[in-house]
Amino acid sequence: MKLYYSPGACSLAPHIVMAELNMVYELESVNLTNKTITSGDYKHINMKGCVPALKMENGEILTEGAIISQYLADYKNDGTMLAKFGTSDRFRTLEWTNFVATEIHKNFSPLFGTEKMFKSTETQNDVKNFYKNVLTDKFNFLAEKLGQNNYLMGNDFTIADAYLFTCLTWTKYVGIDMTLWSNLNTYMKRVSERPAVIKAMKEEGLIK
Ligand SMILES: N[C@@H](CCC(=O)N[C@@H](CS)C(=O)NCC(=O)O)C(=O)O
Repeated sequence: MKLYYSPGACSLAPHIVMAELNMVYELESVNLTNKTITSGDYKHINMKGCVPALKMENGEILTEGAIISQYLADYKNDGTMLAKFGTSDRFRTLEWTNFVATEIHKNFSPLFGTEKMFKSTETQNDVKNFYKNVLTDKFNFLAEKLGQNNYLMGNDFTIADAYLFTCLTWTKYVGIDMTLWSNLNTYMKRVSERPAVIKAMKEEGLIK
């Protein structure tokens, strides 16, 4: 399988999932500015022009990060990163994964590239403050639900954690101080010390 990714982008989540599952995989970096890969136009791989995209075993391309992670966990089918079909843990993990995709990931997106969207610095700052406040509310909720648990699902690290961790790494680029939520801060440290997370981050050149 081959994952099309951009260093540190949301594609880090399925990358972590593959590493956690000890899968054999290839990686190809995408230039998101001009939508190219070494062989040319990335839109020939993914018409949407975004990462991640996964070339599956059968050669087809799968897009949408949350679904790629679900596919990878089911491909391995050992119930570790996503509980098996028919269990309530599976729906709870998918509930978290969808929350991360729609309420966390997509509320970060306007914080990147605000300068390209609006000419006036005042408007840029208003938009940034608006989305930072939205994220603050989501982080308050996350901190309460996480409590003293190790991971979103309790003791088990799942596809939802791989995704949440990835998004929370962006706080440092947009000026959100994670020390405001001590358990989320500890959670980030805990996840960042997992060998598979270190492997994936090294492969993306994010750490040495
Ligand atoms: N709906 C897609 C969105 C993925 C997405 O937002 N990818 C970002 C990186 S985190 C991207 O490629 N942005 C560049 C662009 O859309 O041009 C998914 O959930 O996988």
